[in-house]
Amino acid sequence: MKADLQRAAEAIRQANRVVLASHINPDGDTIGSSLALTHVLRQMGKVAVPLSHHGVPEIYRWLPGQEWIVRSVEERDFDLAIICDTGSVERIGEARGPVEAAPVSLCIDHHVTEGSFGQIRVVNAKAAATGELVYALLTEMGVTPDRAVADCLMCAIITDTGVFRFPNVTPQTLRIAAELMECGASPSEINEIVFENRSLAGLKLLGRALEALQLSADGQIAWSVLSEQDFLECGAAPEDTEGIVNHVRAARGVQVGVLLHQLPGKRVRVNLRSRNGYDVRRVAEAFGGGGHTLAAGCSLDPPLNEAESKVLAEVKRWMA
Ligand SMILES: [Mn+2]
Repeated sequence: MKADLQRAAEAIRQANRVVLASHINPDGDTIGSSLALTHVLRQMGKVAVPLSHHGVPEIYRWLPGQEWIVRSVEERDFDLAIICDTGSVERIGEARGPVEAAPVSLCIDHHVTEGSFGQIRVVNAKAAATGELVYALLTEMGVTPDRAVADCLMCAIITDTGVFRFPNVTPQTLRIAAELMECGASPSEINEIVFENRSLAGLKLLGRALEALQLSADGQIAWSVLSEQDFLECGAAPEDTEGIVNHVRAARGVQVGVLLHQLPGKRVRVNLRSRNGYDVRRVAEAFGGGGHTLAAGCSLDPPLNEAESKVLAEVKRWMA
């Protein structure tokens, strides 16, 4: 890990023009990590262009520097590409062109099984968020985060740990968070903006999901399904599904929570959450998806009801 951090720091020192890529369906970790590095690179006098195929979800539009993020670029003359929070170029969409054209590539990620992109790989599955690894890299570079960088990294860590509640939190997570607080970041403010700031449509959608909640006969699996009709009637957007699956899993005695939803013309999206070590990543992988042991996702072809029975059969198979 130390050697990888040194190589990454050296690659950044050598680079002049850097392209940074976030993964599709971006979350706070991929956006926050990429933006934190963009701030630092620009402070070092380098050109740094952050790309996000799906743009910036509304709940992250307060992040300092988010207005720099573009969906794609024509340029193919970057000398370093950095991809954050995924190791798979299939998951960076339009950013793939400039990223693959760069002669040097760096991957910073905490997913174990998600691709092997990058000549230099700062990858550690024990990190709760990619933001922790970016913090380690900045430490290696001798950079103290300013307020903007601290906000971006705190956002990354907060979103991937459910505000320090998930079992991926380690003493190191909290040490880094403490240091980011000393650099000016406020976890409570970020929590307010990201998690206590749902749209009315999003809350109605949550209501629908809870109303439609089903339990398996043994009470160990809870699931809910949101149809195109639900989104339409609530006036909800795809990002309004954020966090709903955690409520599904929160049911007493439930080990695995599943949320399936479908938007017009799109594939069925499946979010999986578990506790007590039930490995839902295996379930997601069975359908070409991925993620972590306790939080994973995948997509299936419609119709919704067929996707529902396929996913539930797979969950039951893995739990048996
Ligand atoms: Mn992450």
